[in-house]
Amino acid sequence: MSTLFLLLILLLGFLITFQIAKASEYVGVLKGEKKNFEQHNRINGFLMIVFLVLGLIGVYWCNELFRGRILGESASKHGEEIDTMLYITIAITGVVFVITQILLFWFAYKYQYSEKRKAYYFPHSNKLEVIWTVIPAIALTVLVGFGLFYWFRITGEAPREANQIEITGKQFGWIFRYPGKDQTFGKKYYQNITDKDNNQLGLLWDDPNSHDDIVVNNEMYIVVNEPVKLIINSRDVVHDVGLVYFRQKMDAVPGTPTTMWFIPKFTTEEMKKKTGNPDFEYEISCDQMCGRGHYTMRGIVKVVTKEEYILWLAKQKPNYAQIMQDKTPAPAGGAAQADSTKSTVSR
Ligand SMILES: [Cu+2]
Repeated sequence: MSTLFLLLILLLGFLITFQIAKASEYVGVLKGEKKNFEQHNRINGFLMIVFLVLGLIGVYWCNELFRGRILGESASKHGEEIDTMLYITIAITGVVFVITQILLFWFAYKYQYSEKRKAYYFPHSNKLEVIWTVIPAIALTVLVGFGLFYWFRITGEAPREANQIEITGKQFGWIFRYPGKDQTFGKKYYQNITDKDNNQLGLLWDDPNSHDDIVVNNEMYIVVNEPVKLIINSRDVVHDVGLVYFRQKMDAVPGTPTTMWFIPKFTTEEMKKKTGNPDFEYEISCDQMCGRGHYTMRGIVKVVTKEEYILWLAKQKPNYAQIMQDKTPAPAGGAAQADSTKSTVSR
């Protein structure tokens, strides 16, 4: 019944539209085709100018409205360069945008149909084709060249003294690993991952390098004015480490580690003062739609001084020590060793 009703409504809608079109056609004939056409021509020409003026005012207004509200000052040295690149790109494309829009709408108004004028037949010009192909090509090559230069800097070799942190995305959250005193990450194997036994990354305990590895969730501590290299992984699907204040972003791909490095400029405390927001925190967002709980992947980056960092690190217990403590309440070295072999799944 409701389908029939719907069909009837559609049919009625079609009939009404058809009748309105027919009626306006008759009105046109009655008024005189020519007069009708001239009137529409003038109105449309005038509307072109209205659209141009309102559109340009809208662009200006929108820029004023969001000025300084979007990202704020970059908090990393790389970010300054990326911001400069962005402003240069916006300036060049902005000038081109304004000029082309003015020409487009002004010409449509100025050269609207006139009885006194006949359109000039202009089929082709090699010179013009070359000009409007070569100039944008050179401009875009320069812009893309700058982009590539900065991209290679961010993803390229980090300075030797950079602090290394491994960051692993999972559904849904971030796991951070610090290499510990030996400055070397221990081996891991995905089949060893057991959240139940607190081995979130599947570390292999028969590799001594893994024994001092520190594994933490949700908060990543980094040192101000020191380079930090992130080694990015995923435990399940593709995530993306988005560090908007540092102008950094990189996919977390399962099985294929990616890297990026940067130098944070301001501590979290300094940013609280700079932004006038006592609750300010640097955020890590997941910039890739990764499932139902994607929105919960908010991590925090604490940028601290070297002294604060050393203090914080000293308080962290290596993952190995945590697991051994859970398994063997009595501090017996032999028992811990026996357990370590048990927790390692043979490949
Ligand atoms: Cu995600």
